[in-house]
Amino acid sequence: MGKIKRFTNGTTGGPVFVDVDVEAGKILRMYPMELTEEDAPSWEIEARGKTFTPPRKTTITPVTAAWKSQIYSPKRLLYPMKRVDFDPDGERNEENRGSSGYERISWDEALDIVSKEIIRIKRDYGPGAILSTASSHHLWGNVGYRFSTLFRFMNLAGFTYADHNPDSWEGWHWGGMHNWGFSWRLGNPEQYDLLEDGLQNTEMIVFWSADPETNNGIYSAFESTPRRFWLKELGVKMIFIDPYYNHSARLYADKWFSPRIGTDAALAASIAYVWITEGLYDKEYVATRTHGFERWSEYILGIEDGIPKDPKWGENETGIPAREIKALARDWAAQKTMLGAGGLGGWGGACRATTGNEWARMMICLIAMQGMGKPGINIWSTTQGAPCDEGFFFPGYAEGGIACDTGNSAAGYEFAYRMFANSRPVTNPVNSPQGQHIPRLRIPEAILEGKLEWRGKGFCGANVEAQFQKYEYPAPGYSKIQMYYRYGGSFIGTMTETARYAKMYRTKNLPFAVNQSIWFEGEARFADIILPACTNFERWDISEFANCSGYIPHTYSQCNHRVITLQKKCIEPLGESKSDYEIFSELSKRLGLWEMYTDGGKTDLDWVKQHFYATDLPKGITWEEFFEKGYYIVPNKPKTAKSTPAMRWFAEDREIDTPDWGPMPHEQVKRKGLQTGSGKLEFVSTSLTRFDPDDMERHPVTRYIESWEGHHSAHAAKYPLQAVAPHPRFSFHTMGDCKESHLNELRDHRVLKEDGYRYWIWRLNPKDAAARGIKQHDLIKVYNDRGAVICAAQLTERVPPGTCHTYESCADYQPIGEPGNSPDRAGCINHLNSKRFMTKNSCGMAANSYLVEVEKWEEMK
Ligand SMILES: Nc1nc2c(c(=O)[nH]1)N[C@H]1C(S)=C(S)[C@@H](COP(=O)(O)OP(=O)(O)OC[C@H]3O[C@@H](n4cnc5c(=O)[nH]c(N)nc54)[C@H](O)[C@@H]3O)O[C@H]1N2
Ligand SMILES: Nc1nc2c(c(=O)[nH]1)N[C@H]1C(S)=C(S)[C@@H](COP(=O)(O)OP(=O)(O)OC[C@H]3O[C@@H](n4cnc5c(=O)[nH]c(N)nc54)[C@H](O)[C@@H]3O)O[C@H]1N2
Ligand SMILES: [Mo]
Repeated sequence: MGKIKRFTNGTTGGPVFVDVDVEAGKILRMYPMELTEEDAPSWEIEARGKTFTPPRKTTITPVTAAWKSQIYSPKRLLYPMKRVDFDPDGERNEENRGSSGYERISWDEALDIVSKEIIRIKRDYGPGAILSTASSHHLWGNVGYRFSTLFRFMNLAGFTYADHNPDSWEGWHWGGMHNWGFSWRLGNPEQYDLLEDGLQNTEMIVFWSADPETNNGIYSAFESTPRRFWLKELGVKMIFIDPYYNHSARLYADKWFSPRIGTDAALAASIAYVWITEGLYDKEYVATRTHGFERWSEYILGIEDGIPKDPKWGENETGIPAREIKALARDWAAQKTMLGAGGLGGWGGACRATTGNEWARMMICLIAMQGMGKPGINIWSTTQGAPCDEGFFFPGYAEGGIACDTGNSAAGYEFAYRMFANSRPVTNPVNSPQGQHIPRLRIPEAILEGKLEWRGKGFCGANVEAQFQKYEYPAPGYSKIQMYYRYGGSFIGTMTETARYAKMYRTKNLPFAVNQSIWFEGEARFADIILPACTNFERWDISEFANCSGYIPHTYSQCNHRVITLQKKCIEPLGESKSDYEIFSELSKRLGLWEMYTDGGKTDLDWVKQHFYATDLPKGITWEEFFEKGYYIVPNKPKTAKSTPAMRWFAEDREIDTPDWGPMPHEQVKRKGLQTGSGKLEFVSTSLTRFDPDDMERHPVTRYIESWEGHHSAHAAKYPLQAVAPHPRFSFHTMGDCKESHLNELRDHRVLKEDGYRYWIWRLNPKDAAARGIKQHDLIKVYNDRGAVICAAQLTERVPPGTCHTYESCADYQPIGEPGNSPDRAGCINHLNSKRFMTKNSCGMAANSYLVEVEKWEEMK
């Protein structure tokens, strides 16, 4: 073994130290960071006679622990490739995509083909005929991020962006935003200083569709685990409401409720019924801090429709006994209770379901009735709100990086101004709200049918009204798509009714498809040209632990320390792979855009340095020290600084005193109040009343709406099992899955069968299994009218009879016959959910639950 040097880097599951054998150019291991005496001290919280302080090290997730195996994966794309029967100057054989094989070509050949196609299409059809999009997540690093490197290139070249739906937020975005605003947080509430508030004041936490031990909020590894143990130590009761007995429930639950899928809003309505009829709510708060309570009570009490939403009614809908609903309601109202609605204080698979917007709205109504913002009472899942200094500026990955496309990042304004004081950012009219757009959930229809209409441009963070704006494809004057430049390849595992995405590639309507990916999996298998990218361990970058600001301000408050890392290039790119930045630089050369793209020849390290100087880092550390040491711990606010718990200002009817970004001054009166029409928490939404008071799928009066894919649905007789499919425990969406990574060894991730395949796991109750003759680890076909997936059965009482559980985000796609028209045995269970938008007037996904039938699958010979 040669000389070993310790590098620093970052991942979606925590920052790491990386030991590299520098002579061999090989990564040996990576592990969490241990902080030293020289690093800034950790916070301390005094609560109920105790002092709490976090461990002085970072944590990592399973996907990070398995990173090395992904870097050296046999599935890595090491050379540019061309589909064997694709000839740009002759037969393109589009219908063979996904079936024909690939041949290795040189970088010159690959880049020449791609750049010639870009030039041809721009000339003949205009830049809007080039469609591009990345997936939601990216390997870690602000400079290499999709908002940065990809957007800088695409904005220069010109393109139509396939807008992302607000996947993580759906119900909060399309529903919750109408009850309390928070558009700049995409419908989720602020979370400042809630850890201290929780430790000092909270007596009970209701985790409703939340599993922080699995999801870790987001990107923050196991930073919040000690907090939950402290809360338990202080005697805080923990209740879990989840169809699945999730992993946090397994560790902490005092009581678990498993409502029938799609009926959470009914459970909430009956809790409200108990509170109203027994007078168990904060009457003064409701009278002064909320809007529409009386009208809403008419709905809850049945004055509106003759159906009182009493616990008996609740039992019929949810399957939870009426006496348990009553007990929960009374216990909740009797104590200072935090509502952990989703894993980040907001989110939760329930918000990505057919009734997601009403669930989120109901959560807001419940916490409004109990006095949100008063000590110990809030929406909080224990994952955000640790003490930190929000005054120290370091941007998140969604603030634009080297593109500084202010239109497509929620916070580019602050960073772009600092980053580009002496050089130019790039924006592109096609990718502006007036340009051409396609929701990524409708890419197949755009290609196959060529015509679309919908409301809302994906993320509508700018204001509430943006949701109502109508869009059409093709936009007036624009051409239809001629080329799809796909960056990453996960959609068959992660979007909805995903056989559509395979079918879409196999048509002449799409003359050219490029895929820029790291691994040969998923959609890469459908491209004409494949461009191999490298991982962030093979290039330079800079980032902060769990900071996705641009989407959500100050998310680093999930972590116990603010850790900013220089992501050092640890090894040379494997094979002939190149960094995404280098690939785009090379393409820019051929398009005559190199000067502009690279800003006169900057390397990725030059950009990292420019980024460093655009932040507050120079106030704490010099570039030279940072370059050597590789990380910086941001000191906390002085101990004497007053804490400003989220929404306390609102509860006390004061001016906002938290570091939050919004609401914009014109949406508030004298910096008091929320973004809603009334400035208050709304049971009846003023914005929905203004927009479409008769929309029964998203009515102004918050209510329970029967699921369009639930026990009341017509097809429930044919497909009697209700499945819940939330985020995978071990992988981070497709990251970490397949690739022959070490995660595959985990028996709760995939099951190895005799045929050498590792199958995706489908969990079902032993009773449902017995009724179908299914035994542990049998291969089963899970199916409905939308498709079929072959999985390995896991029999478990963590789901009640009638309910099944699996995870989403299989990385690969392995149809056993014709792609798009045959069962998949890789595990793309999103074949089975519906492409229908959550409601007719929104463009959100209801990906998380669906109806299926299951039968034993005879192993293929
Ligand atoms: N059933 C169900 N479905 C869901 C959800 C659910 O709750 N239930 N949740 C939804 C949510 S919240 C989300 S966020 C989405 C996530 O769904 P996706 O965003 O589709 O999934 P990711 O795994 O994040 O996809 C990342 C892709 O980008 C590629 N990639 C990553 N880094 C790089 C890079 O540096 N360079 C290049 N060239 N490529 C890179 C990866 O290889 C991968 O193909 O899934 C949604 N789907
Ligand atoms: N390990 C890991 N962590 C992740 C991710 C990952 O892929 N893997 N993804 C990250 C991303 S992009 C996001 S957006 C967040 C998401 O974070 P969350 O949205 O909080 O996580 P989910 O796993 O979708 O859902 C949490 C729990 O809700 C339950 N649930 C689902 N549907 C319902 C329902 O209808 N009612 C009730 N009561 N409960 C329900 C699920 O069983 C699950 O246990 O997680 C992040 N963290
Ligand atoms: Mo997400």
